[in-house]
Parts: sequence; C-alpha cells; structure tokens
Amino acid sequence: MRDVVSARDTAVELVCSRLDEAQRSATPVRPQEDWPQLSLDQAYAAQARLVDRRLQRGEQQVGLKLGFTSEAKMRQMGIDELIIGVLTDGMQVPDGGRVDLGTLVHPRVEPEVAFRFGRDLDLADAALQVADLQGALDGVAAGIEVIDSRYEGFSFDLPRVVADNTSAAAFTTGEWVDPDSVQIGELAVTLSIAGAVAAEGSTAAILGHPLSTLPHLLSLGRKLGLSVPAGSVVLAGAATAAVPLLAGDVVVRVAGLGEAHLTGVDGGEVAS
Ligand code: 0L1
Ligand code: MG
Repeated sequence: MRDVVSARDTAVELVCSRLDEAQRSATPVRPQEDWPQLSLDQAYAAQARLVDRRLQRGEQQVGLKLGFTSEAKMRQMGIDELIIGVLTDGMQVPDGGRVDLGTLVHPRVEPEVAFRFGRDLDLADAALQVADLQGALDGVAAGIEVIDSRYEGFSFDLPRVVADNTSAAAFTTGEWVDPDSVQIGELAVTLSIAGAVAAEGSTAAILGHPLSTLPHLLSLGRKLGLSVPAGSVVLAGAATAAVPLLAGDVVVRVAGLGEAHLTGVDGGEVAS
C-alpha cells in the first residue's frame, strides 16, 4: 500500500513540477507516453501543490474560479464536467490594466460574471447551505478571465486541465454592484477586442443563471476543503466560448451590470 501511495504521490509531484515550469517559462508542455495519467482526485492534489508553490513564492489567494459552466465552453473544449480552480493576486489585473502576452503561452479571453463574498465562508463546514453563500454575496461585477492552458495546443482531458489549475492565468473585474440591486439572470454579454465584437452571449448561458453556480461552488469546495475568506472573488464562468487574446484593448460589457477592461501588450510590464 505504501508503495502504491508513494508512486501516486510521485506522479502528482511530477505533473505539478512540469506545469509550474511551463507556466513560469511560458513554454507549453506536451504530455507524452511518460506523462502520468492522474485520477481526478490526484489532479486536484496536483493543482493544490501548484497553487501552494505560488503562495510560497509570495502570492496570496484572492479567490476561486469555476470552469465549464456553459455549453459554449464545454463544447469548445469537449469536456462536460464543472471544475474549480484558484485565483491569486499574481493573476489579478486592475480594471483597465495590462496583460503582458510575452509571459503567456497562447492566452484566450472570456467574458465572466464575478461574485464577491463579504464574509468568511468555510466551504468544508457541513452546516453551510447554498443560501448562506447567496446571503454572503456583497458584490457582483462584469469580469474578464484570461485562460492560458500550459498544454501544447490547448489540448487536455479533465484531469489534465484540473491539474493545470483550470488554465487560470489572469483576470480583472469591473465596478462592484450591490447584488440586491440587479437581476443578473439574463443580461446581454459582449466581448470586444480592439474595437470589434469578438463574441456575444447572455449571462443565462452560465448554467441558466449565474447564481446556479453556487451549489457547485459549495459541493466542489466542500469536497476539496476550500475556504472563501471575506473579500474573495469567484468567477462564475464564461458566457461565451473563449477567443484568442492579442495585443489591444479587451472590453466585456454586461448590459445593466457594467464593464471590465484590460489591454493585451507585447512585452513590457504587467500592471499589478
Ligand atoms: O471555463 C473555464 O474557465 C475553464 C478553463 C479551463 C479550460 C480551458 O482552458 O478552456
Ligand atoms: Mg473561465
């Protein structure tokens, strides 16, 4: 038993190391025959180690992200299960800030709805209900997520994308709005790049209603023992398929909610 466990552990560590190196060097990995096939539990263990490495290098966890919460995203990537990843301040870009394309492998952008929680939530607490999560929401905003799979060709299966922290690379959020002041169930969403509309959709594409992601946040977070400290951001998911991020201005407009902005730049400093 001990041998089996340590062999699994070695596989998790190997995947974590390769993905960490790929992200830091902006060089994609190509999983070949020697690439360990991880179970989903092992993949989340690799993700946790990957995030831990970032924290040990001085980053702070600032939130979580849900992935594959829309048909468009599932169809685009050929995966039909929701996943969760971790956001750090190293990924956070101020609204209107810059993202250095030179630090990324092959980034894509997607329009998101973002939640902000106003009090500490221990998702592992068995007494916690979805209503508690909803009651703890203190802001909702338009968001932009930059995803950047560390795998060559953006090609992965479910455990691989989970291990890769769900391709999380950068994100920004627009102005926070009181969640009680806006109905977010069916708002038009537009993603524009360099002044041209690149994708259009609706917040209804996010599981029918962005708030429908909360039970998944709770169940995935409970399974993984995650917590959501006060002030955490949660990206609920993309309203459209992702499109390549090139140099230029990116604007996400969520009608009746607000806008989020970032600029892709070739080289130079990333605003933080
Ligand atoms: O919806 C998501 O944010 C999932 C991102 C992971 C899959 C991808 O790289 O497209
Ligand atoms: Mg996303």
